[in-house]
Amino acid sequence: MNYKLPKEVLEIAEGIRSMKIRGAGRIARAAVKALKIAALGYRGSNVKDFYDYMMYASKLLLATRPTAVSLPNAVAYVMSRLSRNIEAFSLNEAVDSVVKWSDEFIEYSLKATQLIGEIGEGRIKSGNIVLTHCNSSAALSVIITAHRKGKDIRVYACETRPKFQGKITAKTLAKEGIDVTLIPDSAVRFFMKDVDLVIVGADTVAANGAVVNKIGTSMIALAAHEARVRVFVAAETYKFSPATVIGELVTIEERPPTEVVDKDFLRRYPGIKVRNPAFDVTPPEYIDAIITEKGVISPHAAILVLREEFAWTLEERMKKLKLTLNYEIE
Ligand code: RUB
Repeated sequence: MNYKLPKEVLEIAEGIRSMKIRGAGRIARAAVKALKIAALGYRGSNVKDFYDYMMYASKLLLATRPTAVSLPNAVAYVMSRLSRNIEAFSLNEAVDSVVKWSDEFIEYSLKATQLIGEIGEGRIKSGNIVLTHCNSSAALSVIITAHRKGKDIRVYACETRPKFQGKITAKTLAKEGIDVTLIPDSAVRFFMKDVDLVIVGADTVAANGAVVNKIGTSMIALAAHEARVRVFVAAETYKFSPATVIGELVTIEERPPTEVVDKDFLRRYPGIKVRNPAFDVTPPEYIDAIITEKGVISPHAAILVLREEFAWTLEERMKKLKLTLNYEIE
């Protein structure tokens, strides 16, 4: 069944799809905000119908971009709670609870980004040169916190083609009064000899500690590995993917070729194929540590974070796979 959703919900979904709203943390917060707006805009009178309507809104939001697990994790934060309580709820209780859980998630997410800054800044020393890629609020939180604590740092910000999110990073850092240099992505190895540490964000962390982040991250990690430069990933725990525990692969979004070349180029050279993957995977061997709001972990400890944070969903997923073994002796 198709439901009529408030205009603002459709605008948020379109904003995520078109990347007007971007970055894994922001996407997650925008999605739960959309769920809250949807709940407040419900015009029916039946609690079961309300649940179906909220599922409809959730599916619309989940279909916007496939890679950042923060999106399904944020939607699940609200919807799994709703699903567990729906039988006992009146309609008013259901609406109020969605509002409460959405606000709760947003508050947690903002606090987590701040905590990552406080925990991670200890890894930066005065005089260090830091390299970052794309535009990650979590990575920026680490860099900006170090600067605000009086550390004298310099930053190389990669342009991040084709969408140039590196320019947003450079502008934010310059506004903070941080010495920042914007460099083409292809110049990373050229500058790596000067760099003390790399800090990037994450869209998804897999159970084996592999990190999915903006395209180019794995190449930077490779160059850092070669130059023996440490690589840190700043990621909230809701960027860890429970689906990867049962072997699901992370879908890498491929965006339109028109983000790389203009329409005229495509028309004039129909024989040229243009590909535009938006993310890549950095293996855990190239990552020194992941900075979460709950502490700094080795990428190989990702499974422990998943077991702690997502025990409920892991159990459900295992049951579906019928992986529950019975050790009782008959
Ligand atoms: C953004 C990107 C960011 C992560 C982490 O990609 O790869 O590094 O999402 O960001 P896009 P944050 O611009 O395609 O969304 O730390 O802000 O969640």
